[in-house]
Amino acid sequence: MKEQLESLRNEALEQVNSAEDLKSLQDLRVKYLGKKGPITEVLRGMGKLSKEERPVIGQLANEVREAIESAIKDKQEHLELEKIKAQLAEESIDVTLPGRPVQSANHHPLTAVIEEIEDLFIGLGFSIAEGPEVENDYYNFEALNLPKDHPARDMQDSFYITEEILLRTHTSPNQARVMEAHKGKGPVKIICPGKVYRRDTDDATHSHQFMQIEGLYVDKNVRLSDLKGILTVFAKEMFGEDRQIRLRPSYFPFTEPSVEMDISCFHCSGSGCSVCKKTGWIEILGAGMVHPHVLEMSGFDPKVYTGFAFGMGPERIAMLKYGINDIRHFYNNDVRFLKQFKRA
Ligand code: 2NL
Repeated sequence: MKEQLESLRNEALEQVNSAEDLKSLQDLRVKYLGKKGPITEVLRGMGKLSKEERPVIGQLANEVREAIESAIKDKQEHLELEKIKAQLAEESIDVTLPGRPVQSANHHPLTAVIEEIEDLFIGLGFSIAEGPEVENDYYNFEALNLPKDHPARDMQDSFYITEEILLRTHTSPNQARVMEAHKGKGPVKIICPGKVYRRDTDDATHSHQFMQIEGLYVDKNVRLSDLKGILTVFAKEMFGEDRQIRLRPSYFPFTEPSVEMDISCFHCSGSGCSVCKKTGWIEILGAGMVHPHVLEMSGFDPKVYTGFAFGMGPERIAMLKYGINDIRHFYNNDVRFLKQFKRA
Protein backbone atom coordinates (compact mmCIF):
# COMPACT_ATOMS: atom_id res chain seq x y z
CA MET A 1 0.00 0.00 0.00
CA LYS A 2 2.91 2.23 0.83
CA GLU A 3 4.45 1.69 -2.62
CA GLN A 4 1.07 2.25 -4.22
CA LEU A 5 0.76 5.68 -2.55
CA GLU A 6 4.29 6.67 -3.47
CA SER A 7 3.94 5.78 -7.12
CA LEU A 8 0.60 7.61 -7.08
CA ARG A 9 2.40 10.69 -5.81
CA ASN A 10 5.11 10.45 -8.47
CA GLU A 11 2.61 9.90 -11.26
CA ALA A 12 0.40 12.79 -10.09
CA LEU A 13 3.25 15.25 -9.62
CA GLU A 14 4.63 14.44 -13.05
CA GLN A 15 1.25 14.95 -14.70
CA VAL A 16 0.60 18.21 -12.82
CA ASN A 17 4.01 19.43 -13.84
CA SER A 18 3.38 18.80 -17.51
CA ALA A 19 -0.19 20.21 -17.53
CA GLU A 20 -0.37 22.83 -20.26
CA ASP A 21 -3.49 24.75 -19.30
CA LEU A 22 -5.87 25.45 -16.45
CA LYS A 23 -8.51 23.13 -17.85
CA SER A 24 -6.27 20.03 -17.80
CA LEU A 25 -5.04 21.04 -14.32
CA GLN A 26 -8.63 21.07 -13.10
CA ASP A 27 -9.16 17.61 -14.65
CA LEU A 28 -6.11 16.35 -12.72
CA ARG A 29 -7.49 17.78 -9.49
CA VAL A 30 -10.70 15.81 -9.98
CA LYS A 31 -8.78 12.71 -11.06
CA TYR A 32 -6.44 12.53 -8.02
CA LEU A 33 -8.19 14.43 -5.23
CA GLY A 34 -11.85 13.94 -6.13
CA LYS A 35 -14.37 11.84 -4.24
CA LYS A 36 -13.82 8.92 -6.60
CA GLY A 37 -10.05 9.42 -6.69
CA PRO A 38 -7.37 6.94 -5.51
CA ILE A 39 -6.52 8.75 -2.27
CA THR A 40 -10.09 8.85 -1.09
CA GLU A 41 -10.18 5.19 -1.92
CA VAL A 42 -7.09 4.47 0.22
CA LEU A 43 -8.47 6.41 3.16
CA ARG A 44 -11.76 4.63 2.80
CA GLY A 45 -10.03 1.22 2.95
CA MET A 46 -8.14 2.09 6.17
CA GLY A 47 -10.53 0.03 8.25
CA LYS A 48 -9.08 -3.12 6.79
CA LEU A 49 -5.57 -2.27 7.99
CA SER A 50 -3.93 -3.42 11.22
CA LYS A 51 -3.72 -1.08 14.20
CA GLU A 52 0.02 -0.51 13.57
CA GLU A 53 -0.30 0.18 9.84
CA ARG A 54 -3.24 2.54 10.12
CA PRO A 55 -1.43 5.73 11.39
CA VAL A 56 1.54 5.17 9.06
CA ILE A 57 -0.56 4.77 5.95
CA GLY A 58 -2.95 7.50 7.11
CA GLN A 59 -0.13 9.97 7.54
CA LEU A 60 1.43 9.02 4.20
CA ALA A 61 -1.93 9.34 2.43
CA ASN A 62 -2.33 12.83 3.89
CA GLU A 63 1.20 13.76 2.88
CA VAL A 64 0.61 12.57 -0.69
CA ARG A 65 -2.66 14.50 -0.86
CA GLU A 66 -1.00 17.68 0.46
CA ALA A 67 1.90 17.28 -1.97
CA ILE A 68 -0.50 16.95 -4.91
CA GLU A 69 -2.65 19.86 -3.66
CA SER A 70 0.33 22.18 -3.31
CA ALA A 71 1.75 21.12 -6.70
CA ILE A 72 -1.61 21.89 -8.33
CA LYS A 73 -1.75 25.24 -6.52
CA ASP A 74 1.77 26.21 -7.64
CA LYS A 75 1.09 25.10 -11.18
CA GLN A 76 -2.20 27.00 -11.23
CA GLU A 77 -0.50 30.22 -10.13
CA HIS A 78 2.17 29.69 -12.74
CA LEU A 79 -0.35 29.07 -15.54
CA GLU A 80 -2.47 32.11 -14.53
CA LEU A 81 0.57 34.33 -14.58
CA GLU A 82 1.56 32.99 -18.01
CA LYS A 83 -1.94 33.68 -19.27
CA ILE A 84 -1.84 37.33 -18.09
CA LYS A 85 1.65 37.79 -19.56
CA ALA A 86 0.48 36.46 -22.92
CA GLN A 87 -2.56 38.74 -22.80
CA LEU A 88 -0.43 41.78 -21.99
CA ALA A 89 1.96 41.01 -24.82
CA GLU A 90 -0.97 40.57 -27.20
CA GLU A 91 -2.75 43.77 -26.21
CA SER A 92 0.25 46.02 -25.79
CA ILE A 93 0.04 49.47 -27.36
CA ASP A 94 3.00 51.02 -29.09
CA VAL A 95 2.86 54.54 -27.73
CA THR A 96 5.56 55.66 -30.16
CA LEU A 97 3.28 55.09 -33.19
CA PRO A 98 2.06 58.32 -34.81
CA GLY A 99 -1.61 59.18 -34.06
CA ARG A 100 -4.39 58.97 -36.59
CA PRO A 101 -4.80 62.31 -38.37
CA VAL A 102 -7.57 64.48 -36.91
CA GLN A 103 -10.06 65.65 -39.54
CA SER A 104 -9.75 69.41 -39.57
CA ALA A 105 -12.91 71.33 -40.22
CA ASN A 106 -13.33 74.77 -41.72
CA HIS A 107 -15.62 77.69 -41.14
CA HIS A 108 -18.83 77.80 -43.12
CA PRO A 109 -18.18 80.28 -45.96
CA LEU A 110 -20.94 82.53 -44.66
CA THR A 111 -19.48 82.52 -41.15
CA ALA A 112 -16.04 83.21 -42.60
CA VAL A 113 -17.33 86.26 -44.53
CA ILE A 114 -19.29 87.57 -41.52
CA GLU A 115 -16.24 87.26 -39.27
CA GLU A 116 -14.05 88.94 -41.88
CA ILE A 117 -16.48 91.88 -42.01
CA GLU A 118 -16.73 92.00 -38.20
CA ASP A 119 -12.93 92.03 -37.83
CA LEU A 120 -12.63 94.78 -40.39
CA PHE A 121 -15.10 97.04 -38.56
CA ILE A 122 -13.64 96.19 -35.13
CA GLY A 123 -10.40 97.54 -36.62
CA LEU A 124 -12.25 100.77 -37.42
CA GLY A 125 -13.44 101.17 -33.82
CA PHE A 126 -16.87 99.53 -34.02
CA SER A 127 -18.24 97.09 -31.42
CA ILE A 128 -20.36 94.01 -32.16
CA ALA A 129 -23.93 94.16 -30.84
CA GLU A 130 -26.35 91.24 -31.00
CA GLY A 131 -30.03 91.19 -30.09
CA PRO A 132 -33.31 89.26 -30.18
CA GLU A 133 -34.63 87.60 -33.34
CA VAL A 134 -38.17 87.65 -31.98
CA GLU A 135 -39.08 91.34 -31.90
CA ASN A 136 -42.05 93.52 -31.28
CA ASP A 137 -43.65 95.80 -33.82
CA TYR A 138 -42.27 98.90 -32.14
CA TYR A 139 -38.56 98.11 -32.52
CA ASN A 140 -38.86 96.33 -35.87
CA PHE A 141 -41.00 99.02 -37.56
CA GLU A 142 -42.24 102.00 -35.52
CA ALA A 143 -38.84 103.05 -34.15
CA LEU A 144 -37.48 102.98 -37.69
CA ASN A 145 -40.00 105.37 -39.15
CA LEU A 146 -42.28 102.65 -40.47
CA PRO A 147 -45.66 103.40 -38.85
CA LYS A 148 -48.47 100.86 -39.09
CA ASP A 149 -49.86 102.03 -42.45
CA HIS A 150 -46.50 102.69 -44.13
CA PRO A 151 -46.32 101.20 -47.65
CA ALA A 152 -42.69 100.11 -47.16
CA ARG A 153 -43.92 97.51 -44.66
CA ASP A 154 -45.28 95.52 -47.63
CA MET A 155 -41.73 94.71 -48.76
CA GLN A 156 -40.89 93.40 -45.30
CA ASP A 157 -43.76 91.05 -44.58
CA SER A 158 -42.67 88.64 -41.86
CA PHE A 159 -43.67 85.68 -39.73
CA TYR A 160 -46.00 86.92 -37.02
CA ILE A 161 -46.29 85.32 -33.59
CA THR A 162 -49.05 87.76 -32.60
CA GLU A 163 -50.22 91.09 -34.09
CA GLU A 164 -47.44 92.80 -32.15
CA ILE A 165 -44.68 90.13 -32.03
CA LEU A 166 -42.81 88.94 -35.12
CA LEU A 167 -39.52 87.53 -36.38
CA ARG A 168 -37.34 90.58 -37.11
CA THR A 169 -37.11 91.55 -40.79
CA HIS A 170 -33.75 93.31 -40.37
CA THR A 171 -31.17 93.78 -37.60
CA SER A 172 -32.11 97.48 -37.28
CA PRO A 173 -34.39 96.90 -34.25
CA ASN A 174 -31.28 95.93 -32.32
CA GLN A 175 -29.59 99.15 -33.40
CA ALA A 176 -32.62 101.06 -32.14
CA ARG A 177 -32.37 99.18 -28.82
CA VAL A 178 -28.67 100.04 -28.47
CA MET A 179 -29.33 103.73 -29.29
CA GLU A 180 -32.12 103.81 -26.71
CA ALA A 181 -29.81 102.24 -24.08
CA HIS A 182 -27.32 105.10 -24.63
CA LYS A 183 -29.94 107.55 -23.29
CA GLY A 184 -29.14 110.32 -25.75
CA LYS A 185 -25.37 110.28 -25.26
CA GLY A 186 -22.98 109.40 -28.10
CA PRO A 187 -20.98 107.95 -29.55
CA VAL A 188 -22.78 104.83 -30.68
CA LYS A 189 -20.53 102.88 -33.01
CA ILE A 190 -21.77 99.36 -33.61
CA ILE A 191 -22.01 96.48 -36.06
CA CYS A 192 -25.08 94.25 -35.79
CA PRO A 193 -24.82 90.87 -37.47
CA GLY A 194 -27.57 88.27 -37.26
CA LYS A 195 -30.40 86.23 -38.70
CA VAL A 196 -33.40 87.99 -40.20
CA TYR A 197 -36.66 86.74 -41.68
CA ARG A 198 -38.99 87.73 -44.52
CA ARG A 199 -42.14 86.17 -45.91
CA ASP A 200 -40.49 85.27 -49.21
CA THR A 201 -40.53 82.34 -51.60
CA ASP A 202 -37.11 80.67 -51.66
CA ASP A 203 -35.21 80.73 -54.97
CA ALA A 204 -31.62 81.20 -56.17
CA THR A 205 -31.40 84.73 -54.71
CA HIS A 206 -34.12 84.79 -52.00
CA SER A 207 -34.51 83.01 -48.69
CA HIS A 208 -37.13 83.32 -45.94
CA GLN A 209 -34.25 83.34 -43.44
CA PHE A 210 -30.93 85.00 -44.17
CA MET A 211 -28.18 87.04 -42.53
CA GLN A 212 -27.78 90.77 -42.31
CA ILE A 213 -24.98 93.00 -41.10
CA GLU A 214 -25.82 96.56 -40.23
CA GLY A 215 -23.60 99.34 -39.03
CA LEU A 216 -24.47 102.48 -37.09
CA TYR A 217 -22.38 105.46 -36.08
CA VAL A 218 -24.08 108.22 -34.10
CA ASP A 219 -22.11 111.13 -32.67
CA LYS A 220 -21.71 114.89 -32.94
CA ASN A 221 -20.64 115.96 -36.46
CA VAL A 222 -20.97 112.61 -38.22
CA ARG A 223 -21.33 113.38 -41.92
CA LEU A 224 -22.03 111.64 -45.22
CA SER A 225 -18.33 111.99 -46.07
CA ASP A 226 -17.53 109.88 -42.96
CA LEU A 227 -19.85 107.20 -44.32
CA LYS A 228 -18.16 107.42 -47.70
CA GLY A 229 -14.70 107.07 -46.13
CA ILE A 230 -15.66 104.04 -44.02
CA LEU A 231 -17.37 102.34 -46.97
CA THR A 232 -14.35 102.94 -49.21
CA VAL A 233 -12.09 101.18 -46.68
CA PHE A 234 -14.63 98.34 -46.47
CA ALA A 235 -14.84 97.93 -50.28
CA LYS A 236 -11.07 97.88 -50.70
CA GLU A 237 -10.47 95.40 -47.86
CA MET A 238 -13.18 93.02 -49.02
CA PHE A 239 -12.80 93.21 -52.79
CA GLY A 240 -9.30 94.51 -53.48
CA GLU A 241 -7.19 97.61 -53.02
CA ASP A 242 -8.00 99.07 -56.47
CA ARG A 243 -11.78 99.13 -55.90
CA GLN A 244 -13.61 102.39 -56.40
CA ILE A 245 -17.02 103.10 -54.91
CA ARG A 246 -19.96 105.18 -56.06
CA LEU A 247 -23.06 106.27 -54.17
CA ARG A 248 -26.40 106.50 -55.97
CA PRO A 249 -29.46 108.20 -54.47
CA SER A 250 -31.99 105.77 -53.02
CA TYR A 251 -34.77 105.59 -50.47
CA PHE A 252 -35.12 103.97 -47.05
CA PRO A 253 -37.70 105.18 -44.50
CA PHE A 254 -35.05 105.26 -41.72
CA THR A 255 -32.37 107.31 -43.51
CA GLU A 256 -32.32 110.73 -45.16
CA PRO A 257 -30.60 111.06 -47.52
CA SER A 258 -30.41 107.41 -48.53
CA VAL A 259 -27.87 105.89 -50.88
CA GLU A 260 -27.00 102.66 -52.62
CA MET A 261 -23.30 101.81 -52.81
CA ASP A 262 -21.71 100.17 -55.84
CA ILE A 263 -18.13 98.98 -56.20
CA SER A 264 -16.18 98.95 -59.45
CA CYS A 265 -16.31 95.43 -60.88
CA PHE A 266 -13.50 93.28 -59.44
CA HIS A 267 -13.86 90.87 -62.33
CA CYS A 268 -13.48 93.15 -65.37
CA SER A 269 -12.33 96.34 -63.59
CA GLY A 270 -15.08 98.29 -65.30
CA SER A 271 -14.92 97.21 -68.94
CA GLY A 272 -18.13 95.17 -68.62
CA CYS A 273 -18.70 91.46 -67.95
CA SER A 274 -21.40 89.07 -66.75
CA VAL A 275 -20.59 89.67 -63.04
CA CYS A 276 -21.44 93.40 -63.34
CA LYS A 277 -24.03 92.83 -66.07
CA LYS A 278 -21.94 94.95 -68.46
CA THR A 279 -22.29 98.05 -66.26
CA GLY A 280 -18.82 97.99 -64.68
CA TRP A 281 -20.43 98.39 -61.24
CA ILE A 282 -21.74 95.94 -58.64
CA GLU A 283 -24.35 96.88 -56.03
CA ILE A 284 -23.09 95.98 -52.54
CA LEU A 285 -25.19 97.67 -49.86
CA GLY A 286 -27.65 100.36 -48.82
CA ALA A 287 -26.87 103.22 -46.47
CA GLY A 288 -27.69 106.76 -45.46
CA MET A 289 -27.78 109.40 -42.77
CA VAL A 290 -30.00 108.30 -39.86
CA HIS A 291 -33.37 110.04 -40.21
CA PRO A 292 -33.76 112.79 -37.56
CA HIS A 293 -37.06 111.29 -36.46
CA VAL A 294 -35.37 107.89 -35.91
CA LEU A 295 -32.68 109.55 -33.76
CA GLU A 296 -35.36 111.37 -31.80
CA MET A 297 -37.48 108.26 -31.15
CA SER A 298 -34.40 106.51 -29.75
CA GLY A 299 -33.59 109.36 -27.39
CA PHE A 300 -31.03 111.42 -29.36
CA ASP A 301 -31.45 115.13 -30.04
CA PRO A 302 -31.19 115.45 -33.86
CA LYS A 303 -30.07 119.07 -33.48
CA VAL A 304 -26.98 117.89 -31.58
CA TYR A 305 -26.38 114.42 -32.99
CA THR A 306 -26.16 113.01 -36.50
CA GLY A 307 -25.32 109.52 -37.65
CA PHE A 308 -24.88 107.23 -40.57
CA ALA A 309 -26.13 103.67 -40.99
CA PHE A 310 -25.68 100.97 -43.55
CA GLY A 311 -26.96 97.47 -44.14
CA MET A 312 -25.76 94.58 -46.25
CA GLY A 313 -26.50 90.93 -46.92
CA PRO A 314 -23.43 88.77 -46.19
CA GLU A 315 -24.85 86.02 -48.43
CA ARG A 316 -24.68 88.40 -51.35
CA ILE A 317 -21.16 89.49 -50.41
CA ALA A 318 -20.04 85.84 -50.13
CA MET A 319 -21.76 84.92 -53.43
CA LEU A 320 -19.92 87.72 -55.24
CA LYS A 321 -16.61 87.01 -53.54
CA TYR A 322 -16.65 83.26 -54.22
CA GLY A 323 -18.74 83.11 -57.39
CA ILE A 324 -21.61 81.19 -55.75
CA ASN A 325 -24.71 81.16 -57.96
CA ASP A 326 -27.43 79.96 -55.58
CA ILE A 327 -28.12 81.26 -52.05
CA ARG A 328 -29.54 77.85 -51.07
CA HIS A 329 -26.03 76.35 -51.13
CA PHE A 330 -25.38 78.17 -47.83
CA TYR A 331 -28.19 76.37 -46.03
CA ASN A 332 -28.16 72.86 -47.53
CA ASN A 333 -25.04 71.72 -45.64
CA ASP A 334 -23.74 69.68 -48.56
CA VAL A 335 -20.11 68.80 -47.73
CA ARG A 336 -19.20 68.88 -51.42
CA PHE A 337 -20.02 72.60 -51.31
CA LEU A 338 -18.63 73.33 -47.84
CA LYS A 339 -15.27 71.59 -48.45
CA GLN A 340 -14.46 73.98 -51.27
CA PHE A 341 -13.86 76.74 -48.73
CA LYS A 342 -11.15 74.96 -46.79
CA ARG A 343 -8.28 77.30 -46.11
CA ALA A 344 -4.87 76.02 -47.12
C1 2NL B 1 -29.92 97.23 -47.27
C2 2NL B 1 -30.11 98.54 -46.62
C3 2NL B 1 -29.89 99.74 -44.60
C4 2NL B 1 -29.96 100.90 -42.51
C5 2NL B 1 -29.97 99.72 -43.23
C6 2NL B 1 -30.45 101.76 -40.25
C7 2NL B 1 -30.60 101.42 -38.94
C8 2NL B 1 -30.97 102.38 -38.04
C9 2NL B 1 -31.18 103.64 -38.45
C10 2NL B 1 -31.04 103.94 -39.75
CL1 2NL B 1 -31.20 101.98 -36.42
N1 2NL B 1 -30.67 103.00 -40.63
N2 2NL B 1 -30.09 100.80 -41.13
C11 2NL B 1 -29.85 102.10 -43.18
C12 2NL B 1 -29.78 102.11 -44.53
C13 2NL B 1 -29.79 100.93 -45.27
O1 2NL B 1 -29.89 98.54 -45.25
O2 2NL B 1 -30.00 97.14 -48.43
N3 2NL B 1 -29.68 96.20 -46.49
C14 2NL B 1 -29.46 94.88 -47.00
